[in-house]
Amino acid sequence: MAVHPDEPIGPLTRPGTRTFFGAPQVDLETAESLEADVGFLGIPTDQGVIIPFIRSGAYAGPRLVREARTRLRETRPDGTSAGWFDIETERQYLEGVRLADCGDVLIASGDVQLSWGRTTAAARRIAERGAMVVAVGGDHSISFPVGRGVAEVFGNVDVVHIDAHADFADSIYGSKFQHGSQLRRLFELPTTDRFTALGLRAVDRDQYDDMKRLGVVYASTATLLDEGPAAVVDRLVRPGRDLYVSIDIDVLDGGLVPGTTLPEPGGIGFRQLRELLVAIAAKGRIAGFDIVETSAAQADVHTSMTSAWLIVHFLTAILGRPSQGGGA
Ligand SMILES: [Mn+2]
Repeated sequence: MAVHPDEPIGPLTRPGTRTFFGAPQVDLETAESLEADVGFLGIPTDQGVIIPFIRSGAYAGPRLVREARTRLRETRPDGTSAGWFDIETERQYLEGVRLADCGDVLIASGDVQLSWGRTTAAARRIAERGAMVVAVGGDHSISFPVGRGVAEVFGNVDVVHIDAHADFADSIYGSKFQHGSQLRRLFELPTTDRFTALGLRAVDRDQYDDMKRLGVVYASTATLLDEGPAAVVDRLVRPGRDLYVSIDIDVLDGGLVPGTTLPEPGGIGFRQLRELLVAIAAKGRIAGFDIVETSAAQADVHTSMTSAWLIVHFLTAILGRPSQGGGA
């Protein structure tokens, strides 16, 4: 049906470049201050993936998550988020929260020290300006430089690692900065206190032995399913601490995230991961978190939507701010 020429037809266009959840863009280089509660940082790299054994493509993660559509997507004229309506609780969440898209780290392919230096500096800058760092990978190797930058501002933090894999190798084929050794590097930082890994199910024996020897606290996928996510968090994560949380989406059942780098069968469901994140958010102050391994290796909309929704649900658990019931 044709639109009547005199009828208002609403806005004609939208900006062409999408940001995370419609957040205003901030240039970390030039902005004097960061008036935000949350600073999103894209880290478009898969330089931590062993080639030729593992499929690459996680460089596209930030773009895929920006393009994913969730209910959290609008910014109000004053620059704050319009929030999202959750019919299950009949509440509007995250309304009025100040989100900022700080852009993507400039990755220097082939120069991992420079790339990680930039990543740490960007994360540190967001944290020291008072916003919570939300880093979107990229492969999982980003957790080391991001966690390092956050800890440089917060001081000692407890690290909670959610993943099907331990990523606790001292080195992989001689390299210390892979997406399977980054948690070992994070563990070694003097700023890292208690280190807890949740959801493990695909772990080599040598990494298991090292975790036991070095005092890593962990729960397997089976333990999460048997005890329940909230009970496991209650038992293993210390209360009242500053927490850095690293979320590899492959902790979910492989069928739920076919687009991740290494989908593993037998994982937890989306609701169980939500329950886990809610329990973690209630335990202490979240200094920052990353979500990684959203990949273009096998293009699908579902995986990136899953990553984007996990960010929304974790932010909701951390910042909450339910406003009045009823749809706004
Ligand atoms: Mn993993």
